[in-house]
Amino acid sequence: MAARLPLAACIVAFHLCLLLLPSSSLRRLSEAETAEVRHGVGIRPAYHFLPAKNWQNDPNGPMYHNGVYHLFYQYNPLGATWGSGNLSWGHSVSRDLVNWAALDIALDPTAPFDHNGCWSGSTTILPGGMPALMYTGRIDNAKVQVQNVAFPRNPADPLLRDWVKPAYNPVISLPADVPGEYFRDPTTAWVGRDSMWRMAIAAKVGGPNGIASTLIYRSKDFRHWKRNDLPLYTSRAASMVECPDLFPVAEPGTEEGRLGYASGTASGAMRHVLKLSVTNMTQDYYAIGRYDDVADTFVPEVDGERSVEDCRTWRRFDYGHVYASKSFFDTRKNRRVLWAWASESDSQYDDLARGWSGVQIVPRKVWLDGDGKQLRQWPIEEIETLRRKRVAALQEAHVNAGGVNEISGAGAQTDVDAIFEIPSLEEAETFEPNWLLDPQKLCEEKGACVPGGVGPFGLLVMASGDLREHTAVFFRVFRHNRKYKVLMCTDLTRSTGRDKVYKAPYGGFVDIDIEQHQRSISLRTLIDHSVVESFGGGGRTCITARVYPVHAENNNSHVFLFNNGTGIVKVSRLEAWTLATAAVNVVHGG
Ligand code: DQQ
Repeated sequence: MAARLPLAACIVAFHLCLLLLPSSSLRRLSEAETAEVRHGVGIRPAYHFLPAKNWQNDPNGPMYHNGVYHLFYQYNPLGATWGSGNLSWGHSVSRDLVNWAALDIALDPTAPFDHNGCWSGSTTILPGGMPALMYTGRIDNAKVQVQNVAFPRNPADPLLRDWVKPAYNPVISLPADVPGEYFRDPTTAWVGRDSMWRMAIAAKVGGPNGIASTLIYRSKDFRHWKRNDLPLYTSRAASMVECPDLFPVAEPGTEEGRLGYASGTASGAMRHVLKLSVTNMTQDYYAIGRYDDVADTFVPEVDGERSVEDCRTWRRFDYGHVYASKSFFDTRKNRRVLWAWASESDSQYDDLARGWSGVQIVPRKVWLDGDGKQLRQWPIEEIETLRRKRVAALQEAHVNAGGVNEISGAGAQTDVDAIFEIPSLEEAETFEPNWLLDPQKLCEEKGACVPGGVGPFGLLVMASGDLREHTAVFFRVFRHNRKYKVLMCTDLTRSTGRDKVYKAPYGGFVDIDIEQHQRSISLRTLIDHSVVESFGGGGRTCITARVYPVHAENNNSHVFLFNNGTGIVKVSRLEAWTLATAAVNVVHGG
Protein backbone atom coordinates (compact mmCIF):
# COMPACT_ATOMS: atom_id res chain seq x y z
CA MET A 1 0.00 0.00 0.00
CA ALA A 2 1.30 3.45 -0.78
CA ALA A 3 2.55 5.20 2.36
CA ARG A 4 1.97 8.90 2.77
CA LEU A 5 4.94 11.16 2.94
CA PRO A 6 5.43 12.60 6.41
CA LEU A 7 3.70 15.87 5.81
CA ALA A 8 2.73 18.62 3.64
CA ALA A 9 0.06 17.54 1.23
CA CYS A 10 -1.81 20.67 2.27
CA ILE A 11 0.83 23.03 0.97
CA VAL A 12 0.71 21.56 -2.49
CA ALA A 13 -1.50 23.95 -4.37
CA PHE A 14 -0.10 27.04 -2.77
CA HIS A 15 3.52 26.14 -3.39
CA LEU A 16 3.03 25.03 -6.92
CA CYS A 17 1.75 28.50 -7.69
CA LEU A 18 4.93 29.84 -6.26
CA LEU A 19 6.91 27.42 -8.37
CA LEU A 20 5.31 28.87 -11.40
CA LEU A 21 6.12 32.44 -10.49
CA PRO A 22 8.73 34.05 -12.69
CA SER A 23 12.08 34.44 -10.95
CA SER A 24 11.72 38.22 -11.21
CA SER A 25 9.01 37.94 -8.57
CA LEU A 26 11.62 37.07 -5.93
CA ARG A 27 11.71 39.69 -3.23
CA ARG A 28 14.46 42.27 -3.68
CA LEU A 29 17.01 42.23 -0.90
CA SER A 30 17.98 44.91 1.50
CA GLU A 31 21.62 46.04 1.46
CA ALA A 32 22.12 44.40 4.83
CA GLU A 33 20.83 41.04 3.64
CA THR A 34 23.04 41.13 0.59
CA ALA A 35 26.05 41.98 2.72
CA GLU A 36 25.37 39.01 5.02
CA VAL A 37 25.44 36.58 2.14
CA ARG A 38 28.50 38.26 0.69
CA HIS A 39 30.29 37.60 3.94
CA GLY A 40 29.50 33.96 3.63
CA VAL A 41 26.97 33.59 6.45
CA GLY A 42 25.17 30.30 5.83
CA ILE A 43 27.11 29.72 2.65
CA ARG A 44 30.46 28.24 3.70
CA PRO A 45 30.42 24.48 3.09
CA ALA A 46 30.63 22.26 6.17
CA TYR A 47 32.07 19.05 4.70
CA HIS A 48 33.53 19.97 1.32
CA PHE A 49 37.27 20.54 1.20
CA LEU A 50 38.45 24.13 1.34
CA PRO A 51 41.32 25.92 3.05
CA ALA A 52 40.64 28.02 6.15
CA LYS A 53 40.80 31.15 4.00
CA ASN A 54 41.94 32.51 0.64
CA TRP A 55 41.73 31.21 -2.88
CA GLN A 56 42.02 27.62 -4.07
CA ASN A 57 41.55 26.13 -7.51
CA ASP A 58 42.75 22.86 -9.06
CA PRO A 59 43.34 19.74 -6.96
CA ASN A 60 47.01 18.77 -7.34
CA GLY A 61 48.87 15.53 -6.69
CA PRO A 62 46.34 13.60 -4.58
CA MET A 63 47.81 10.39 -3.17
CA TYR A 64 47.54 7.75 -0.48
CA HIS A 65 50.94 7.12 1.05
CA ASN A 66 51.97 5.27 4.21
CA GLY A 67 48.47 5.31 5.66
CA VAL A 68 47.81 9.00 4.96
CA TYR A 69 45.82 10.72 2.22
CA HIS A 70 47.43 13.87 0.86
CA LEU A 71 45.73 16.59 -1.09
CA PHE A 72 47.68 19.46 -2.60
CA TYR A 73 45.81 22.26 -4.29
CA GLN A 74 46.40 25.48 -6.19
CA TYR A 75 46.42 28.08 -3.43
CA ASN A 76 46.94 31.83 -3.25
CA PRO A 77 48.19 32.51 0.29
CA LEU A 78 47.79 36.24 -0.24
CA GLY A 79 44.07 36.52 -0.84
CA ALA A 80 40.78 35.28 -2.20
CA THR A 81 41.58 35.83 -5.89
CA TRP A 82 43.47 33.61 -8.31
CA GLY A 83 46.71 35.63 -8.26
CA SER A 84 48.48 33.60 -10.94
CA GLY A 85 52.00 34.64 -9.90
CA ASN A 86 51.45 33.77 -6.21
CA LEU A 87 50.10 30.31 -6.83
CA SER A 88 51.48 27.78 -4.40
CA TRP A 89 50.69 24.19 -3.54
CA GLY A 90 48.55 24.14 -0.40
CA HIS A 91 48.84 20.83 1.45
CA SER A 92 46.45 18.94 3.72
CA VAL A 93 46.40 15.41 5.09
CA SER A 94 43.65 13.04 6.14
CA ARG A 95 43.07 9.51 7.40
CA ASP A 96 39.64 9.21 5.82
CA LEU A 97 39.29 11.71 2.93
CA VAL A 98 36.64 13.50 5.00
CA ASN A 99 38.45 15.24 7.89
CA TRP A 100 41.55 17.21 6.94
CA ALA A 101 44.45 18.86 8.73
CA ALA A 102 46.20 21.77 7.04
CA LEU A 103 49.99 21.67 6.78
CA ASP A 104 52.42 24.33 5.64
CA ILE A 105 52.49 25.18 1.97
CA ALA A 106 54.35 22.41 0.11
CA LEU A 107 55.60 24.46 -2.87
CA ASP A 108 55.82 28.21 -3.09
CA PRO A 109 57.05 30.29 -6.02
CA THR A 110 60.50 31.16 -4.76
CA ALA A 111 62.91 29.38 -7.13
CA PRO A 112 64.20 30.77 -10.43
CA PHE A 113 62.36 27.96 -12.21
CA ASP A 114 58.94 28.79 -10.70
CA HIS A 115 59.00 32.34 -9.41
CA ASN A 116 55.88 33.31 -11.37
CA GLY A 117 53.79 30.55 -9.85
CA CYS A 118 53.81 26.86 -8.94
CA TRP A 119 51.03 25.64 -11.20
CA SER A 120 49.23 22.31 -11.40
CA GLY A 121 50.74 18.85 -11.46
CA SER A 122 50.66 15.37 -10.00
CA THR A 123 52.33 12.92 -7.66
CA THR A 124 54.13 9.73 -8.63
CA ILE A 125 55.36 7.17 -6.09
CA LEU A 126 58.80 6.03 -7.23
CA PRO A 127 60.11 2.51 -6.64
CA GLY A 128 61.11 2.20 -2.99
CA GLY A 129 58.18 4.38 -1.98
CA MET A 130 59.63 7.85 -2.59
CA PRO A 131 56.88 10.28 -3.66
CA ALA A 132 57.74 12.86 -6.32
CA LEU A 133 55.74 15.99 -7.13
CA MET A 134 55.89 17.02 -10.79
CA TYR A 135 54.52 20.51 -11.38
CA THR A 136 54.54 23.43 -13.78
CA GLY A 137 56.69 26.43 -12.94
CA ARG A 138 56.28 29.83 -14.59
CA ILE A 139 59.71 31.26 -14.84
CA ASP A 140 59.96 34.79 -16.14
CA ASN A 141 58.04 37.89 -17.04
CA ALA A 142 56.97 36.26 -20.27
CA LYS A 143 55.40 33.60 -18.00
CA VAL A 144 57.13 30.78 -19.81
CA GLN A 145 56.09 27.38 -18.47
CA VAL A 146 58.47 24.53 -17.60
CA GLN A 147 58.13 21.28 -15.65
CA ASN A 148 59.80 20.80 -12.27
CA VAL A 149 60.16 18.03 -9.74
CA ALA A 150 60.20 18.12 -5.92
CA PHE A 151 60.88 15.46 -3.26
CA PRO A 152 60.20 15.21 0.47
CA ARG A 153 63.15 16.41 2.55
CA ASN A 154 62.46 13.59 5.01
CA PRO A 155 60.69 10.68 3.32
CA ALA A 156 60.29 9.06 6.75
CA ASP A 157 58.04 11.89 7.94
CA PRO A 158 54.56 10.35 7.78
CA LEU A 159 53.08 13.74 6.90
CA LEU A 160 55.70 14.68 4.28
CA ARG A 161 55.70 18.25 5.58
CA ASP A 162 58.78 19.61 3.88
CA TRP A 163 59.44 19.53 0.14
CA VAL A 164 62.71 20.21 -1.66
CA LYS A 165 63.05 21.36 -5.25
CA PRO A 166 66.40 20.12 -6.64
CA ALA A 167 68.60 22.79 -8.22
CA TYR A 168 68.69 20.79 -11.46
CA ASN A 169 65.12 21.92 -12.24
CA PRO A 170 63.50 22.44 -14.67
CA VAL A 171 63.51 18.83 -15.75
CA ILE A 172 61.59 19.72 -18.92
CA SER A 173 62.06 23.05 -20.69
CA LEU A 174 59.64 24.66 -23.08
CA PRO A 175 59.72 22.92 -26.50
CA ALA A 176 60.54 25.18 -29.48
CA ASP A 177 57.17 24.60 -31.18
CA VAL A 178 55.06 25.50 -28.11
CA PRO A 179 54.26 29.12 -27.14
CA GLY A 180 55.52 29.94 -23.63
CA GLU A 181 52.17 30.08 -21.88
CA TYR A 182 50.83 26.79 -23.23
CA PHE A 183 52.87 23.99 -21.67
CA ARG A 184 51.61 22.63 -18.38
CA ASP A 185 49.95 20.21 -15.95
CA PRO A 186 52.02 16.98 -15.91
CA THR A 187 50.13 13.80 -15.05
CA THR A 188 51.12 11.04 -12.67
CA ALA A 189 53.87 9.08 -14.43
CA TRP A 190 53.69 5.37 -15.24
CA VAL A 191 56.20 2.75 -16.36
CA GLY A 192 55.85 1.07 -19.76
CA ARG A 193 56.88 -2.38 -20.88
CA ASP A 194 60.28 -0.97 -21.83
CA SER A 195 60.78 0.04 -18.17
CA MET A 196 60.74 3.73 -19.11
CA TRP A 197 58.68 6.31 -17.24
CA ARG A 198 56.01 8.17 -19.17
CA MET A 199 53.91 11.16 -18.35
CA ALA A 200 51.51 13.36 -20.27
CA ILE A 201 51.68 17.16 -20.47
CA ALA A 202 49.21 19.63 -21.98
CA ALA A 203 50.51 21.88 -24.78
CA LYS A 204 49.40 23.98 -27.69
CA VAL A 205 51.69 22.82 -30.49
CA GLY A 206 52.64 24.95 -33.49
CA GLY A 207 52.36 28.62 -32.49
CA PRO A 208 49.56 30.76 -31.06
CA ASN A 209 46.95 29.15 -33.33
CA GLY A 210 48.42 25.72 -32.73
CA ILE A 211 46.75 22.40 -31.97
CA ALA A 212 45.65 21.43 -28.50
CA SER A 213 47.85 18.43 -27.77
CA THR A 214 48.55 16.01 -24.99
CA LEU A 215 52.26 15.26 -25.27
CA ILE A 216 54.06 12.26 -23.86
CA TYR A 217 57.54 12.46 -22.34
CA ARG A 218 59.65 9.43 -21.44
CA SER A 219 62.48 9.03 -18.97
CA LYS A 220 64.74 6.33 -17.56
CA ASP A 221 65.59 8.11 -14.34
CA PHE A 222 62.73 10.57 -13.70
CA ARG A 223 65.17 13.41 -14.30
CA HIS A 224 66.02 13.39 -18.00
CA TRP A 225 62.90 13.44 -20.15
CA LYS A 226 62.48 13.19 -23.91
CA ARG A 227 59.34 13.98 -25.87
CA ASN A 228 57.74 11.29 -28.04
CA ASP A 229 57.34 12.20 -31.70
CA LEU A 230 53.65 11.33 -31.54
CA PRO A 231 51.34 12.99 -29.02
CA LEU A 232 49.02 10.85 -26.91
CA TYR A 233 46.07 12.69 -28.47
CA THR A 234 45.36 15.93 -30.31
CA SER A 235 42.07 17.75 -30.05
CA ARG A 236 41.89 19.63 -33.33
CA ALA A 237 38.67 21.41 -32.50
CA ALA A 238 39.75 22.92 -29.16
CA SER A 239 42.45 25.56 -28.89
CA MET A 240 44.00 24.45 -25.58
CA VAL A 241 43.22 21.59 -23.28
CA GLU A 242 44.80 21.43 -19.82
CA CYS A 243 45.03 19.11 -16.81
CA PRO A 244 45.08 15.81 -18.75
CA ASP A 245 44.33 12.61 -16.83
CA LEU A 246 44.82 9.10 -18.25
CA PHE A 247 43.84 6.04 -16.24
CA PRO A 248 42.92 2.39 -16.79
CA VAL A 249 39.51 0.85 -16.11
CA ALA A 250 38.59 -2.84 -16.10
CA GLU A 251 36.23 -4.15 -18.74
CA PRO A 252 32.68 -4.43 -17.40
CA GLY A 253 31.53 -7.89 -16.57
CA THR A 254 34.96 -8.87 -15.26
CA GLU A 255 35.22 -9.62 -11.58
CA GLU A 256 37.41 -6.55 -11.17
CA GLY A 257 34.84 -4.33 -12.87
CA ARG A 258 34.43 -1.86 -10.04
CA LEU A 259 38.04 -1.82 -8.89
CA GLY A 260 40.51 0.85 -9.84
CA TYR A 261 44.01 0.44 -11.21
CA ALA A 262 47.29 2.26 -10.95
CA SER A 263 48.38 4.36 -13.92
CA GLY A 264 50.19 2.25 -16.45
CA THR A 265 48.38 -0.99 -15.61
CA ALA A 266 47.61 -2.54 -18.98
CA SER A 267 46.14 -5.87 -19.99
CA GLY A 268 43.59 -7.19 -22.43
CA ALA A 269 40.87 -6.65 -19.85
CA MET A 270 41.61 -2.94 -19.58
CA ARG A 271 40.50 0.13 -21.35
CA HIS A 272 41.63 3.64 -20.60
CA VAL A 273 39.96 6.92 -19.85
CA LEU A 274 41.39 10.18 -21.13
CA LYS A 275 40.09 13.32 -19.46
CA LEU A 276 40.86 16.77 -20.81
CA SER A 277 39.93 20.15 -19.37
CA VAL A 278 38.94 22.47 -22.22
CA THR A 279 40.30 25.88 -21.32
CA ASN A 280 37.94 28.26 -23.06
CA MET A 281 34.82 26.39 -21.90
CA THR A 282 36.12 25.56 -18.42
CA GLN A 283 34.57 22.13 -18.81
CA ASP A 284 36.06 18.65 -18.34
CA TYR A 285 35.43 15.97 -20.98
CA TYR A 286 36.34 12.29 -20.99
CA ALA A 287 36.38 9.42 -23.46
CA ILE A 288 36.80 5.70 -22.93
CA GLY A 289 39.27 4.28 -25.42
CA ARG A 290 42.34 2.24 -26.17
CA TYR A 291 45.75 3.31 -25.02
CA ASP A 292 48.54 1.76 -27.10
CA ASP A 293 51.27 1.26 -24.53
CA VAL A 294 54.00 0.88 -27.16
CA ALA A 295 53.25 3.92 -29.32
CA ASP A 296 51.79 5.85 -26.36
CA THR A 297 48.73 6.94 -28.31
CA PHE A 298 45.10 7.05 -27.25
CA VAL A 299 42.19 6.32 -29.57
CA PRO A 300 38.76 7.22 -28.16
CA GLU A 301 35.96 4.73 -28.78
CA VAL A 302 33.14 7.13 -29.27
CA ASP A 303 29.52 6.36 -29.90
CA GLY A 304 26.52 8.06 -31.48
CA GLU A 305 26.81 11.79 -31.68
CA ARG A 306 30.36 11.90 -30.31
CA SER A 307 33.45 12.60 -32.42
CA VAL A 308 36.95 11.18 -32.13
CA GLU A 309 38.49 14.50 -33.13
CA ASP A 310 36.48 16.91 -31.05
CA CYS A 311 36.84 16.27 -27.34
CA ARG A 312 34.12 18.85 -26.68
CA THR A 313 31.57 16.28 -27.81
CA TRP A 314 32.71 13.67 -25.27
CA ARG A 315 30.93 12.89 -22.04
CA ARG A 316 31.47 15.00 -18.96
CA PHE A 317 32.29 13.88 -15.43
CA ASP A 318 29.96 16.57 -14.29
CA TYR A 319 27.47 18.68 -16.22
CA GLY A 320 27.57 21.43 -13.63
CA HIS A 321 30.16 23.76 -12.25
CA VAL A 322 33.41 21.78 -11.86
CA TYR A 323 36.77 21.94 -13.60
CA ALA A 324 40.37 20.73 -13.61
CA SER A 325 39.50 17.32 -12.14
CA LYS A 326 42.23 14.90 -11.17
CA SER A 327 42.00 11.27 -10.12
CA PHE A 328 44.33 9.02 -8.15
CA PHE A 329 44.55 5.32 -7.47
CA ASP A 330 43.76 4.65 -3.81
CA THR A 331 45.78 1.55 -2.85
CA ARG A 332 44.00 1.42 0.50
CA LYS A 333 40.70 0.46 -1.11
CA ASN A 334 41.75 -0.45 -4.67
CA ARG A 335 39.61 2.24 -6.14
CA ARG A 336 40.07 5.22 -8.42
CA VAL A 337 39.08 8.44 -6.70
CA LEU A 338 38.27 11.70 -8.45
CA TRP A 339 38.71 15.24 -7.15
CA ALA A 340 37.63 18.42 -8.94
CA TRP A 341 37.42 22.13 -8.30
CA ALA A 342 34.00 23.82 -8.00
CA SER A 343 34.66 27.55 -8.17
CA GLU A 344 32.35 30.24 -6.83
CA SER A 345 29.71 31.48 -9.24
CA ASP A 346 28.98 34.86 -7.74
CA SER A 347 31.40 37.76 -8.20
CA GLN A 348 35.03 38.35 -7.34
CA TYR A 349 33.82 41.18 -5.16
CA ASP A 350 31.91 38.57 -3.13
CA ASP A 351 34.98 36.33 -2.89
CA LEU A 352 36.96 39.22 -1.47
CA ALA A 353 34.23 40.09 1.02
CA ARG A 354 34.09 36.47 2.22
CA GLY A 355 37.86 36.02 2.23
CA TRP A 356 37.73 32.61 0.57
CA SER A 357 36.94 31.17 -2.81
CA GLY A 358 36.66 27.71 -4.34
CA VAL A 359 35.84 24.24 -2.98
CA GLN A 360 36.65 20.68 -4.00
CA ILE A 361 33.88 18.21 -4.75
CA VAL A 362 33.35 15.34 -2.33
CA PRO A 363 35.85 12.73 -3.61
CA ARG A 364 34.14 10.26 -5.92
CA LYS A 365 34.82 6.63 -6.66
CA VAL A 366 34.94 6.14 -10.44
CA TRP A 367 34.48 2.94 -12.46
CA LEU A 368 33.36 1.80 -15.91
CA ASP A 369 29.64 1.15 -16.25
CA GLY A 370 28.39 -2.26 -17.35
CA ASP A 371 27.49 -0.81 -20.76
CA GLY A 372 31.20 -0.14 -21.39
CA LYS A 373 30.37 3.32 -22.73
CA GLN A 374 30.36 5.56 -19.71
CA LEU A 375 31.83 6.03 -16.25
CA ARG A 376 29.88 5.80 -13.04
CA GLN A 377 30.72 8.00 -10.06
CA TRP A 378 29.66 7.78 -6.46
CA PRO A 379 30.62 9.73 -3.32
CA ILE A 380 33.28 7.80 -1.42
CA GLU A 381 31.66 5.63 1.26
CA GLU A 382 33.56 7.49 4.02
CA ILE A 383 31.25 10.46 3.61
CA GLU A 384 28.56 8.31 5.22
CA THR A 385 30.44 8.58 8.54
CA LEU A 386 29.04 12.11 8.72
CA ARG A 387 25.46 10.85 8.66
CA ARG A 388 23.72 11.73 11.91
CA LYS A 389 19.95 11.82 12.09
CA ARG A 390 17.99 9.76 9.61
CA VAL A 391 15.21 12.22 8.81
CA ALA A 392 13.39 10.09 6.26
CA ALA A 393 13.06 6.40 5.44
CA LEU A 394 10.27 5.93 2.95
CA GLN A 395 9.12 3.03 0.89
CA GLU A 396 6.36 2.99 -1.66
CA ALA A 397 5.42 6.61 -1.12
CA HIS A 398 4.24 8.85 -3.91
CA VAL A 399 4.26 12.44 -5.07
CA ASN A 400 1.07 13.45 -6.80
CA ALA A 401 0.95 15.37 -10.04
CA GLY A 402 1.60 18.97 -9.06
CA GLY A 403 2.73 17.87 -5.59
CA VAL A 404 5.35 19.32 -3.27
CA ASN A 405 6.15 17.33 -0.10
CA GLU A 406 8.63 18.36 2.52
CA ILE A 407 11.29 15.97 3.82
CA SER A 408 10.98 17.18 7.34
CA GLY A 409 14.21 17.75 9.23
CA ALA A 410 16.39 17.86 6.10
CA GLY A 411 18.27 21.12 5.61
CA ALA A 412 21.52 22.72 4.52
CA GLN A 413 23.68 19.67 5.42
CA THR A 414 21.83 16.68 4.08
CA ASP A 415 22.40 13.49 2.12
CA VAL A 416 19.29 12.38 0.18
CA ASP A 417 19.23 9.03 -1.62
CA ALA A 418 16.04 8.25 -3.53
CA ILE A 419 14.65 5.96 -6.20
CA PHE A 420 11.74 7.27 -8.24
CA GLU A 421 9.47 4.95 -10.16
CA ILE A 422 7.22 6.11 -12.96
CA PRO A 423 4.05 4.00 -13.02
CA SER A 424 3.35 4.89 -16.64
CA LEU A 425 5.45 6.42 -19.40
CA GLU A 426 2.37 7.06 -21.52
CA GLU A 427 2.41 10.80 -20.89
CA ALA A 428 6.06 11.34 -21.88
CA GLU A 429 6.53 14.38 -24.11
CA THR A 430 7.93 13.84 -27.60
CA PHE A 431 11.63 14.50 -27.92
CA GLU A 432 12.90 16.73 -30.70
CA PRO A 433 16.20 15.49 -32.16
CA ASN A 434 17.85 18.94 -32.11
CA TRP A 435 17.55 18.88 -28.30
CA LEU A 436 20.22 16.21 -28.29
CA LEU A 437 22.91 18.76 -28.92
CA ASP A 438 22.37 20.91 -25.92
CA PRO A 439 20.82 19.40 -22.78
CA GLN A 440 21.67 22.53 -20.81
CA LYS A 441 19.56 24.64 -23.16
CA LEU A 442 16.75 22.12 -22.90
CA CYS A 443 16.87 22.49 -19.11
CA GLU A 444 16.63 26.23 -19.63
CA GLU A 445 13.58 25.90 -21.87
CA LYS A 446 11.96 23.27 -19.69
CA GLY A 447 12.86 24.32 -16.18
CA ALA A 448 11.29 23.00 -12.98
CA CYS A 449 8.26 25.26 -13.28
CA VAL A 450 7.38 24.19 -16.83
CA PRO A 451 4.83 21.38 -16.37
CA GLY A 452 5.53 18.24 -18.38
CA GLY A 453 4.20 14.74 -19.00
CA VAL A 454 6.65 12.53 -17.10
CA GLY A 455 8.39 15.05 -14.88
CA PRO A 456 9.86 17.36 -14.01
CA PHE A 457 10.12 15.46 -10.71
CA GLY A 458 12.85 15.38 -8.09
CA LEU A 459 14.07 17.55 -5.24
CA LEU A 460 13.90 21.19 -4.24
CA VAL A 461 16.96 21.83 -2.08
CA MET A 462 18.40 24.82 -0.25
CA ALA A 463 14.78 25.95 -0.24
CA SER A 464 13.27 28.63 1.96
CA GLY A 465 10.17 27.53 3.85
CA ASP A 466 7.98 29.58 1.52
CA LEU A 467 9.80 28.14 -1.53
CA ARG A 468 10.60 31.56 -2.88
CA GLU A 469 14.22 30.45 -2.97
CA HIS A 470 15.01 26.91 -4.07
CA THR A 471 17.31 24.91 -6.33
CA ALA A 472 15.50 22.20 -8.29
CA VAL A 473 17.27 18.94 -9.11
CA PHE A 474 15.03 16.90 -11.36
CA PHE A 475 14.41 14.47 -14.19
CA ARG A 476 12.14 14.75 -17.21
CA VAL A 477 11.44 11.76 -19.43
CA PHE A 478 10.79 12.13 -23.18
CA ARG A 479 9.64 9.68 -25.81
CA HIS A 480 12.29 9.28 -28.50
CA ASN A 481 12.18 6.82 -31.44
CA ARG A 482 10.06 4.32 -29.51
CA LYS A 483 12.50 4.58 -26.65
CA TYR A 484 12.82 7.08 -23.83
CA LYS A 485 15.32 9.81 -23.20
CA VAL A 486 15.98 10.96 -19.63
CA LEU A 487 17.06 14.53 -18.99
CA MET A 488 18.58 15.56 -15.67
CA CYS A 489 18.70 19.25 -14.68
CA THR A 490 19.76 21.39 -11.79
CA ASP A 491 17.73 24.56 -12.15
CA LEU A 492 19.17 27.56 -10.33
CA THR A 493 16.69 30.11 -11.65
CA ARG A 494 15.16 30.60 -8.21
CA SER A 495 18.17 29.63 -6.13
CA THR A 496 18.62 33.09 -4.63
CA GLY A 497 17.03 36.49 -4.42
CA ARG A 498 20.41 38.03 -5.13
CA ASP A 499 21.31 39.58 -8.47
CA LYS A 500 24.54 39.04 -10.38
CA VAL A 501 24.83 35.39 -9.44
CA TYR A 502 24.97 32.58 -12.01
CA LYS A 503 21.42 31.23 -12.24
CA ALA A 504 21.17 29.39 -15.56
CA PRO A 505 20.22 25.70 -15.28
CA TYR A 506 22.71 22.88 -15.81
CA GLY A 507 21.75 19.71 -17.64
CA GLY A 508 22.84 16.39 -19.06
CA PHE A 509 21.11 13.30 -20.41
CA VAL A 510 21.15 10.13 -18.33
CA ASP A 511 22.24 7.27 -20.56
CA ILE A 512 19.99 4.48 -19.26
CA ASP A 513 17.18 2.48 -20.75
CA ILE A 514 14.51 3.44 -18.27
CA GLU A 515 12.16 0.67 -19.42
CA GLN A 516 14.83 -1.93 -18.68
CA HIS A 517 15.28 -0.37 -15.25
CA GLN A 518 11.65 -1.03 -14.25
CA ARG A 519 10.82 2.60 -15.16
CA SER A 520 12.93 3.68 -12.18
CA ILE A 521 15.71 6.16 -11.75
CA SER A 522 17.79 7.04 -8.71
CA LEU A 523 18.91 10.41 -7.44
CA ARG A 524 21.45 11.05 -4.71
CA THR A 525 22.04 14.66 -3.69
CA LEU A 526 24.62 15.94 -1.24
CA ILE A 527 23.55 19.34 0.07
CA ASP A 528 26.19 21.49 1.75
CA HIS A 529 25.10 25.12 2.01
CA SER A 530 26.43 26.62 -1.24
CA VAL A 531 27.26 23.24 -2.83
CA VAL A 532 24.63 20.93 -4.34
CA GLU A 533 26.15 17.74 -5.79
CA SER A 534 23.77 15.36 -7.51
CA PHE A 535 24.24 11.85 -8.90
CA GLY A 536 21.55 10.71 -11.34
CA GLY A 537 20.91 7.15 -12.54
CA GLY A 538 23.38 5.55 -10.12
CA GLY A 539 26.10 8.11 -10.87
CA ARG A 540 25.89 8.01 -14.67
CA THR A 541 25.15 11.73 -14.82
CA CYS A 542 26.42 14.12 -12.18
CA ILE A 543 25.68 17.81 -11.71
CA THR A 544 27.37 20.07 -9.18
CA ALA A 545 26.02 23.55 -8.57
CA ARG A 546 27.03 26.48 -6.38
CA VAL A 547 24.12 28.40 -4.87
CA TYR A 548 23.88 31.48 -2.66
CA PRO A 549 20.40 31.64 -1.13
CA VAL A 550 19.75 34.56 1.17
CA HIS A 551 17.62 32.57 3.60
CA ALA A 552 20.64 30.33 4.38
CA GLU A 553 21.98 33.00 6.70
CA ASN A 554 19.26 31.97 9.19
CA ASN A 555 20.23 28.32 8.90
CA ASN A 556 16.71 27.69 7.80
CA SER A 557 16.85 25.61 4.62
CA HIS A 558 14.37 22.96 3.66
CA VAL A 559 14.24 20.04 1.25
CA PHE A 560 11.12 19.04 -0.68
CA LEU A 561 10.11 16.39 -3.16
CA PHE A 562 8.19 17.72 -6.12
CA ASN A 563 6.45 16.53 -9.22
CA ASN A 564 5.36 18.96 -11.89
CA GLY A 565 4.30 16.30 -14.41
CA THR A 566 0.81 15.05 -15.17
CA GLY A 567 1.04 11.61 -13.53
CA ILE A 568 1.91 10.30 -10.07
CA VAL A 569 5.57 9.53 -9.39
CA LYS A 570 6.28 6.76 -6.91
CA VAL A 571 9.13 7.06 -4.47
CA SER A 572 10.04 3.40 -4.16
CA ARG A 573 12.75 4.16 -1.62
CA LEU A 574 14.04 7.33 -0.04
CA GLU A 575 16.46 7.84 2.79
CA ALA A 576 17.75 11.17 4.01
CA TRP A 577 20.24 11.98 6.73
CA THR A 578 21.51 15.17 8.23
CA LEU A 579 25.28 15.39 7.85
CA ALA A 580 27.68 16.57 10.54
CA THR A 581 30.30 19.23 9.95
CA ALA A 582 33.67 17.68 9.08
CA ALA A 583 36.94 18.99 10.47
CA VAL A 584 38.29 20.57 7.31
CA ASN A 585 41.47 22.59 7.77
CA VAL A 586 40.12 24.05 10.99
CA VAL A 587 42.32 26.73 12.46
CA HIS A 588 42.37 26.34 16.23
CA GLY A 589 41.33 29.35 18.18
CA GLY A 590 39.53 31.04 15.31
N1 DQQ B 1 45.00 26.06 -13.40
C1 DQQ B 1 46.41 26.03 -13.16
C2 DQQ B 1 47.02 25.57 -14.44
C3 DQQ B 1 45.93 24.82 -15.06
C4 DQQ B 1 44.72 25.62 -14.74
C5 DQQ B 1 46.86 27.36 -12.70
C6 DQQ B 1 43.44 24.87 -14.82
O1 DQQ B 1 48.19 24.80 -14.22
O2 DQQ B 1 46.11 24.65 -16.43
O3 DQQ B 1 46.20 27.72 -11.52
O4 DQQ B 1 42.46 25.41 -14.00
